[in-house]
Amino acid sequence: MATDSSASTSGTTTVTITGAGGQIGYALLFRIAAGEMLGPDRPIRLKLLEIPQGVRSAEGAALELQDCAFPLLRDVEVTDDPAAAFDGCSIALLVGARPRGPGMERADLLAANAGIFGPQGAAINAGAADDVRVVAVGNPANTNALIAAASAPDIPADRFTALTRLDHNRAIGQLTDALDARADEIARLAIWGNHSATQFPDVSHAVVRGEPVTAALASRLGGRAAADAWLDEVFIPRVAKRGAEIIEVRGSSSVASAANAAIEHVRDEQAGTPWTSAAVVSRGEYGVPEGLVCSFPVSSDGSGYRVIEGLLVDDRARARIDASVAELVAERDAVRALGVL
Ligand code: NAX
Repeated sequence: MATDSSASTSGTTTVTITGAGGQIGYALLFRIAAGEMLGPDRPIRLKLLEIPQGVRSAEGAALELQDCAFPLLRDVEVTDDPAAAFDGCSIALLVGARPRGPGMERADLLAANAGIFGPQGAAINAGAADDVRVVAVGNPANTNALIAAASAPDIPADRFTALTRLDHNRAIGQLTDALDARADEIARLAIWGNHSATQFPDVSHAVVRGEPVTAALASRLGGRAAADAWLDEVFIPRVAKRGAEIIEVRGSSSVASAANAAIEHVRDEQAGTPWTSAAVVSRGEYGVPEGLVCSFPVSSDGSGYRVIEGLLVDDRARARIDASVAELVAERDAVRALGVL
């Protein structure tokens, strides 16, 4: 890893965004340059990584960034070279990924993304700043983060995370409707497992205006059994399949909400938060095999996300967590079979 930390030497933080010419990239760049991710006191240098076919789109976005005249934005560089893109980078948002094509098997998808996230992890290892933090957004996000971390042996694995903040926010959005509450009145929601349809959005520790969400749901829906049925049959599937619902209604995938979640993920990791959800490298917490990139309830004191330990996990929750973790294990094993890990 390079020893020169750009943040400490020049006061300017280098932020690298891959897939910057794509949809989420376009929704991210302007908010980051405006200071919404790192705050109003941190000047930013943006490095935009694309594949050759995406470079013109990223260059167009760079022209628009110039036209915004953002006071915090010191420089924008567009490149198709991972070594140049990650040189001196303190924050890396890995957004660009290979989508599943027609007839593509899961193993093909994992192999294609290993061919992206492996070399990017190696380039981060070679050139990023000492304080680098990486978040995988591109899918399959958890396993892509695992591959990038494995390809960066000199960087502590806990610097690599994957985005489940969108799932977390989606779950809160559903509860605001069901409980007639504001988003900021709901706390201690947890997303467990994979960023996929097997994820477990868990309200068992959540509170609304200080009252347990389960009790509030029971009193609104007519008892504990009705609340459990709503959670199992409406809430959990709707959150887990929200991406497909957005595609069906909007005609294309989640973009602004995904960019918003990525910004909040980085912002809260850097600024600190008592409770959110993120996929982090497991140290064996809650029986999740060590080394898997799994979503947990997490907190940050500003130095990185840590799993919130000691929560009671009942049998129903355990079964759902185990199912999602089994999917993560299968993804890891498929990647191992390719000789990547
Ligand atoms: P787009 O197809 O609009 O953009 C992707 C961009 O990545 C393209 O411009 C492409 O040229 C570029 N790219 C591909 N390979 C690259 C590489 N090796 N290096 C650099 N750039 C590369 O997709 P978009 O809507 O922006 O979505 C991006 C990714 O986010 C997808 O994988 C998507 O599945 C994933 N999502 C993840 C979410 C999450 O919560 N973790 C939610 C939203 C989204 O579905």
